[in-house]
Amino acid sequence: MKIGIVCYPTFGGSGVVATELGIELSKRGHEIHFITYNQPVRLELLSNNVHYHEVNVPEYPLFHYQPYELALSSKLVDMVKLHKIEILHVHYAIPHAYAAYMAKKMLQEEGVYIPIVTTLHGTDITLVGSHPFYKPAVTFSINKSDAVTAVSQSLKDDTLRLFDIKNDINVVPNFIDLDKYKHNGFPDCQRGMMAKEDEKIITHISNLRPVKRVQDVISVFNNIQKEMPAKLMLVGEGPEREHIESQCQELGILDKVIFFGKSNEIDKILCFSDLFLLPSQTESFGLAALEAMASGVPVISSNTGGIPEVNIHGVSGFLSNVGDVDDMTKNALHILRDNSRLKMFKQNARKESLKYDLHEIVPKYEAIYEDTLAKYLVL
Ligand code: GMT
Repeated sequence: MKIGIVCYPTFGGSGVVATELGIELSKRGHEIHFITYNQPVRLELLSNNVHYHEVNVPEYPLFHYQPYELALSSKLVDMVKLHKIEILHVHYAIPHAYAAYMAKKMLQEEGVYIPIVTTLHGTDITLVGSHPFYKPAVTFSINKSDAVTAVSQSLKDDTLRLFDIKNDINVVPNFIDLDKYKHNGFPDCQRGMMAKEDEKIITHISNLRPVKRVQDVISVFNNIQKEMPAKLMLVGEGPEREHIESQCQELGILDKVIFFGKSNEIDKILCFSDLFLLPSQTESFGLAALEAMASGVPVISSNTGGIPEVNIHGVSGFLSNVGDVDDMTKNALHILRDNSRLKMFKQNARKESLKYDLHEIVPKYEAIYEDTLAKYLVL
């Protein structure tokens, strides 16, 4: 199939999922066209099966806001015609599903028919999409998609609760390339560069937005390091960074926290981690938790959204209510204090992650494309 993929090209989970999906689909023989405003960060290699088409939005003094969705729709029209793309898969409803629908309508005028698959990722539904400013357009574009997927049962439930949806929603969870995250198997895992032998390594990875509650990460870590030698590795950049640095300074733990910034080497960082913290306010799935688990790192998380579908309480880690720092600390110490228990949780985490093998999940998307195309051809 010739598949057009629209996504945010940044370090966020939806962009990562879209990129990894495109790469795997190309390995399975499909021709993939990424259409977005920058080359996706995890897209290192372009080949004769993987193409990238940049959406340009030239500045014009009249525009207070640059009309990105208009430029995207136009680019989609051009690329579909030029490369004979058969299906468009858009990740994150805002504004991608809306722009794709506009492109579809423009193409129809010229006798070109193309179905749209929309994948809902999280805040496009829970935080941003359900805001009255966007809700009518998001409802409309979900209902006008030819197929809709959500990354967890919880996100599907939220979508049906918050919007008036007439379409079916398929749950297709996030997935992972298990070979990339081999449990304790990373050949150059240089733990010694990060921490002393007796120090436990705690990790958090996110785009440091308020929804991630990074202040809770710091509080839990602060409690842990009072009980045992420990280091915190913070990976990612975002609006909370300054806040967090001040919090660490006030607590006097700045020397125990390593700020990595944005990184393309998540697998290397996770290979020497003992525990992963994800105390999010809301989280549709928690791809970062899955990446940690695939590396054999147990997860201490909140019990919000789709996280309980991924992090199994008492097995791969523990769940607590949002903001319950004391409970998270208690659970973290329970795992970290006993080396044989830590080992067991590490093994369990890796085992749970096997459910999300990309070789199992990517074919689900392929089946949806085939189904959608077949239905579309009948119409
Ligand atoms: O909704 C967002 O925060 C954006 C999105 C992203 O691009 O990072 O993240 C969501 O999509 C991921 C991939 O499907 C999920 O694993 C994340 O849980 C989800 N984030 C939230 O729901 C906060």
